Amino acid sequence: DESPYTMAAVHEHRLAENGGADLATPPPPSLASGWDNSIEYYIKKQLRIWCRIQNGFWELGKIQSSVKGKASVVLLDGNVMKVSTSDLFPANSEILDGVNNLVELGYLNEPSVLYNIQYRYQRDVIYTMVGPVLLAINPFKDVRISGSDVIMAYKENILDSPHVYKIAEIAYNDMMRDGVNQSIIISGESGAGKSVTAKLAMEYLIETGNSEMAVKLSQTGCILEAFGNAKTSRNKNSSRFGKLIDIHYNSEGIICGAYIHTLLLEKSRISQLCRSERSYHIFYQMCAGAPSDMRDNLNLRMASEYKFLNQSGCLKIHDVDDAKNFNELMEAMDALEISLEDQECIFKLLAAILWLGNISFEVIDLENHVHVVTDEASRTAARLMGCNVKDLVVTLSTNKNHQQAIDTRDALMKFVYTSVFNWLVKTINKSLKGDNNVRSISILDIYGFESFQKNSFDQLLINYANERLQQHFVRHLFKIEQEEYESEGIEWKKVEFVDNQGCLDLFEKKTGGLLSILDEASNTLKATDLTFGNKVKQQHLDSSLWFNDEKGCFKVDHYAGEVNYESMGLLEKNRDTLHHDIIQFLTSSSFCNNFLKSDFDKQTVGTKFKDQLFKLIQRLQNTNPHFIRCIRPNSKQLHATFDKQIILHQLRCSGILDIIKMSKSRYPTRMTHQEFTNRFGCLLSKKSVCQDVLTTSIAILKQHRVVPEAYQLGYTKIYFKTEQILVLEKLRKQVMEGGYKVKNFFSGGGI
Ligand code: AD9
Repeated sequence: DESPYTMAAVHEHRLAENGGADLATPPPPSLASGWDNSIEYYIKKQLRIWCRIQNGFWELGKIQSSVKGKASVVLLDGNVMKVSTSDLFPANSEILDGVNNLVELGYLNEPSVLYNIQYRYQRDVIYTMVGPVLLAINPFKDVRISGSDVIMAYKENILDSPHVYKIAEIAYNDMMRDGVNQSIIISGESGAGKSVTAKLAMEYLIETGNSEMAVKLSQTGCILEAFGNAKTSRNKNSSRFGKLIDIHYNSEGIICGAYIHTLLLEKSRISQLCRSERSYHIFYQMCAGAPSDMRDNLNLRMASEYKFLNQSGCLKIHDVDDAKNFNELMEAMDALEISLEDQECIFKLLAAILWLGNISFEVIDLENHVHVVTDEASRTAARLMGCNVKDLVVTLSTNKNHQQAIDTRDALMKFVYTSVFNWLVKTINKSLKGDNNVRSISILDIYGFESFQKNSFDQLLINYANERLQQHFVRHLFKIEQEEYESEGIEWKKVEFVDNQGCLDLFEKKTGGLLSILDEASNTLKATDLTFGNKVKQQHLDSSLWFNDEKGCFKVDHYAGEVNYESMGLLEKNRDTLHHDIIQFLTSSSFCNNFLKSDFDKQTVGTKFKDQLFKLIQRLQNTNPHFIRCIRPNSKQLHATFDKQIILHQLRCSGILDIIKMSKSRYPTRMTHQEFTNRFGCLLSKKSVCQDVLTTSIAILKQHRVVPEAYQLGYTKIYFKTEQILVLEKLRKQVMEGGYKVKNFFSGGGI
């Protein structure tokens, strides 16, 4: 139980103890990212340089000598290397080691950026600012910088270093000050730490907007995680749905309600598991933690006895206590006022899914027709679903061959599960509904980009969603801003960035886009996976998509890397039609109608997904965004393992490196000439007052000798570099307090 002061001390001084530069004032950064001086200068002064070594990485060293484009370099370990001078990059001086914001670095080359992040990471400082964006590197261990004490320290400004809490605080303050809705947008690959980061942001906001509603809201995470997360090969707690949580505030800044929007849950996980992966946590939690009366009621066994769970050879997750989590889940359900009756229904349906998976089929004729074996599995499944065993048997097997029977059974399991999930989200939202809502902060956490050995429909949609999100990021941080500079006519050297619009078009174009080709094929009876493949090939001969005939797969060049998708089964997954027999079976079953009532809509999954995604992005577009970029430090989920190649790849493709360049030359403070003269007119002597605001603006700047590098004058606005406005603000404060007299004090303007 450490006080905020101790925690603050631990965090702030962690860098300082290790010789970091957080507490030192860095010298003003050089604007150049190339060499400031000649190589001879570096030799003479023995300054640090980066030397590219064979595997494409860099090491620190000093140049001994250089002749005709070749240099001899002593590395830190004493080894001497002969390299081409084009493999040398200037390094920043030691005083800049570990700066809080990468923009403070003098040289912005890749080795310098990577070194700075690693320098911090090795000292358990996982957060770094990149201009306005927070970079969070997953530590895969407890770095002890969260919890109430740390939240307090941020609230009281004892702590100020980069942190998720800091971002949440800025969002909250911006909302209160400007009366504008805010969003915290978290992105990164699968396993990069988005959900943990989202949880921390929520934690801060819940403590800040303290209310009964906030306490309820804090319980939702545990339910959503149990039903919507699973172990994949990339992340032992991977979100298999996307979520945007709107936290609603009243005019006093107190949380008065919330709403959770979700993006399609991954369905295939209900019937098929890849090796070493698991289905949704809830199944294992229930099997491990259900009390004995529930076990008897549901005829519940250990997870290992269910085919659908044991097929992947993975039942347990290291360091995860499923039984304990089940108890927490039950408490959370109570806290959110989910009635005992409804809870009972949910668990009955979950157990029914497990037993459905154990149903076996027996071939009865030469045409491979089957019937359902009437055993414990089918009897229990029918009882739990509240139907007659005969009805279930007929639905699953009449006129069906073995594969068709299995497909029908799987479709039923998937339908029941997604219905339960959707019902839960709806019920939670009802419970979180409040009044007096005037403003909101939304937190976005969706499934991250993923590429497995086999990628199918789910990956296609997940990665498409990530492309959309990346475009939102790029648009906000590069496009909109640079367009404004251009239209305001200010001097601006355009910063190049990787725009993923092309890949997005590949998915979204009305004619010839992947989703529309898929829909077209899905709505054509005769179409097959093969004809779909051919159509894709025809349409995309010259794009960033390749089709491989032999394997029937296609490859998309995503912003985060290439992914190979199987085209087999895509049409069926996109149609996702529930067989007529099942609809009839479900509508006639008397039990749990509440859960299984559905409008059995006719839209394809792809179209539904695109609609949901558009709505989410649209909501975000009406907010003031705060971006957090999570980075996966290695592919093995290990702590203390900083895999430079993997990290650099993520920095490059996410645009982080371009953002540093952009932020360096940005003008973050901006106001119209009118606003500027209203605010700072008081700093002007009377004789300089003019009628038009532009001339008055110029007069203010001249009189106070604001250096030309600090600002730019646009047609309608004046732009300032980071913190340059502070000098004028300070003067203004002095004038207001009467401590500073401007000759011939000008009293006009709305001060
Ligand atoms: V996915 O797109 O849902 O597959 P995320 O959300 O990016 O993914 P997640 O937040 O689930 O990743 O993090 C993965 C794991 O990394 C967690 O289960 C933790 O074990 C670990 N992690 C992530 N962030 C932190 C942290 N700040 N401190 C400690 C962390 N461990």
